[in-house]
Amino acid sequence: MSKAVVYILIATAVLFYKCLFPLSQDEPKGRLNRRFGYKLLERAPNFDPLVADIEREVEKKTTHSEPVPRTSTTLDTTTSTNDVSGTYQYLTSGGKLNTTLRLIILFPLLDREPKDGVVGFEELEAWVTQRASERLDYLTQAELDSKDKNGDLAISFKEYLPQFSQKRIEENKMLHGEAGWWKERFEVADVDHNGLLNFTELKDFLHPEDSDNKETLKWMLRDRLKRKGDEKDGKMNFNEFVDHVYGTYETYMTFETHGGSIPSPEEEFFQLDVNKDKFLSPEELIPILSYIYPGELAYAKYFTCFLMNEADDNGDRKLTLKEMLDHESVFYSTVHADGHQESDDEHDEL
Ligand SMILES: [Ca+2]
Ligand SMILES: [Ca+2]
Ligand SMILES: [Ca+2]
Ligand SMILES: [Ca+2]
Repeated sequence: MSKAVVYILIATAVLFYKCLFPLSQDEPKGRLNRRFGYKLLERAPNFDPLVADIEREVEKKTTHSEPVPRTSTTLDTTTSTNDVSGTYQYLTSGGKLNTTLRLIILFPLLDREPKDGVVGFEELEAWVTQRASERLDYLTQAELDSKDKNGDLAISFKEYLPQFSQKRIEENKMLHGEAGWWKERFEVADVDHNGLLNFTELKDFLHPEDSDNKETLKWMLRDRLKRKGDEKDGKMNFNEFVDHVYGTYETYMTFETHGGSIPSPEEEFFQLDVNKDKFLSPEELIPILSYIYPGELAYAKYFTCFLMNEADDNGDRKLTLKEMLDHESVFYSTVHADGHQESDDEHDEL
């Protein structure tokens, strides 16, 4: 298993543990939740679409080659915020975003179903998921704009990977990152087989974890299983399932079912193993994919959990406007970066 996968699994398991037992820690819950949040925020979408817009503007203007680190983004009138329509009214005299005003304006947009003066978990999750979805669209559009040389609003393999010569493509080497590997990934995403990736196909190609395309999901799972090394056959046996997958799955399920009954490893393996050959193929693993390889949309749920833990002071799993305003820096971590950073020691503990 690659380091990155181990890391994601640990972060996932720990995060859900915190979600489940926010009040049962020896340490104050805020400190624990923030420690996780620090890692989580690298993947989490911006809570406020306006901040996302501003950061993109800053990024465009600052440099074309090096993206601005999200935690150091400043909202400064002299750089770019003038260009984001409507931003003026949300700036303080010091050029900082008035996050109090923003939260007051956003609150009724989050409080939708039911419109009862509080934001429940599902309402918060719907909002955050929408932000994640917008970010996927934005990233896909940016890639399309930068790679679509002939302006046909689609990407050919040559446009996306001009570095591969015809000779290398024909050699068709399949190791991770080689021409054949990319070609296969491209062809799986090219649902209508016209040799070009349109917007939707490109989104699947770039973000397979978030895809609805079953073939893309199967390709990704097959690829990841292969790369684990100890599973050269690309299938997962029961022991591997227990070692690599079940713990995360169990934590997530406990969260989803609010402490209801969860299948044992044996039961879950048996259920997933549709053809009963005692191995889980990539296709058989699709039902639990979001627990093994969470994409942006899966992370939106984790981020929701983090926000709720931070701001829900009375523990009723609903946020009042006051609770949100009392925790502005949680919702605006990139704006209030100074107040949200912790020592490296704490980060390393995760
Ligand atoms: Ca509500
Ligand atoms: Ca196509
Ligand atoms: Ca099977
Ligand atoms: Ca509350």
